[in-house]
Amino acid sequence: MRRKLAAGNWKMNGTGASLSEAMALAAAHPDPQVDILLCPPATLIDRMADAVHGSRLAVGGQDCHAAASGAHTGDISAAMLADAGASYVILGHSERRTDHAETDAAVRAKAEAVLAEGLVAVVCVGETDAQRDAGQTLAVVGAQIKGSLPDAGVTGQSVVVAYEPVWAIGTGRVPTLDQIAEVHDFMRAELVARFGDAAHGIRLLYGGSVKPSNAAEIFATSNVDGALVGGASLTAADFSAIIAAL
Ligand code: G2H
Repeated sequence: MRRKLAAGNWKMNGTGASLSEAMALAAAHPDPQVDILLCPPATLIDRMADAVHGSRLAVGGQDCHAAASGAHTGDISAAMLADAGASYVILGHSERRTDHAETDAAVRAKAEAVLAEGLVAVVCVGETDAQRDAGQTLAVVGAQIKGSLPDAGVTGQSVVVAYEPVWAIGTGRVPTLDQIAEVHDFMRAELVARFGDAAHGIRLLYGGSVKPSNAAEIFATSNVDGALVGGASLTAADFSAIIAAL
């Protein structure tokens, strides 16, 4: 059985004052039946890890560099994230693919670095509005999975895949449950074809405008093992309600 995962992506939101939300979340879930992850901005990772130390809340990064160290001003390595207290790293989020022109090959190199460091890679994929309208959704998602995941080291413990249709991110628009199921079933089949039985253990998250009011029906959808949540992960109250629906 795959253990469900509720992952919060704070994006470029949060300062020290926001740590109270993480602490409240940890206190509200002392013995959760699901895995809970918060990915704050890099400036908060070590402080959040300290703040929730001893709880069941995991902390993660939102990106990393593929190199272990070196002359890369402004970048952070997977080893640095681990040193700060992270155990997961989101990679290839569509905002990074767009804002920083990240290619599948770049995401794959980062994922290799994350796996080498013993962290869990949360690799994001998803089609744009135009690609869906053109009937290219499965082709796009399949190509992203093929290009963004390493060949070696991919297991249910090391990798999570998040399906986030670009047109649903932060917009309030959510795909139908049939649309989510179609993509998640397809992703599972692609992963099993490539990685064999180990792929049955890979958690597949849905992301894009998940909120307390739609979480339960999304979580009941085929091959949905949790969610990657943006805006609704910023407060302990909203994220707790989503966790309760898992
Ligand atoms: C999609 C999601 C979190 P939101 O980007 O990764 O954000 O829930 O705000 O749409």
